[in-house]
Amino acid sequence: MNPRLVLAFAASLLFGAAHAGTVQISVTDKDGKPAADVVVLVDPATKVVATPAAAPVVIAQENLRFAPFLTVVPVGSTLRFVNRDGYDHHVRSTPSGPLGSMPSVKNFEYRLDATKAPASSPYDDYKPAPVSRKKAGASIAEVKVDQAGPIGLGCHLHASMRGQVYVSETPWFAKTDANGVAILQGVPEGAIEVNLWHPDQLQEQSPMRLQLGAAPLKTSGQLNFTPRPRRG
Ligand SMILES: [Cu+2]
Repeated sequence: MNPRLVLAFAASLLFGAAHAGTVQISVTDKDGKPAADVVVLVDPATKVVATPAAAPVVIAQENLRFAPFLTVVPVGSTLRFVNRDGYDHHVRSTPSGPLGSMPSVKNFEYRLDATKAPASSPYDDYKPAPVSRKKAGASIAEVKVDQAGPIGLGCHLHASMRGQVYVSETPWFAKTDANGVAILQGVPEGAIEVNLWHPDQLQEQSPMRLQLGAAPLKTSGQLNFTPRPRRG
């Protein structure tokens, strides 16, 4: 075990064990309906900066979509974009929000070649040399995200392709499921601040200040708007 891991383990024992709790939050939209794909960020009184994900976090381009639509990663992580379609895509960072009001915390643009082999033809042997591409087999691109905040995702070739990344500074982050529920474990007990973020929001959500004890904390939150249903 390397010394950094030992330290991290010791720290997890200090913060964990008897002094960590669970937060379960149910988020609704302004109309009271469950809100999916809401980023939930929990900060204890003494802020802790997240450790980057140990391995690249995969965002696929599949069936003309980013999958998953929303990805939340700890700051310093590496995103790995993988084109799994039989046609080329792009991936580029875009501002977030309906009016593009939230600038991306990282700017990048990559072309991602098709991965599925085209249907074979009996005349394959007679084909001229393939048209040269920027990089052979570049259906994967990686980018390190070193600043917390939103990154919208788009594709030059397919305007309908939209995705979203949120880079979290706090190690305690989650996204709500289809029922609007997110569960965060191992949160240090004591005063906590819970922040919600939705890719379609025009205004920031008010932070919630709560007290976390040994018992799991069940709470609820409500967005200050009602997101439009996502197409598809
Ligand atoms: Cu595309």
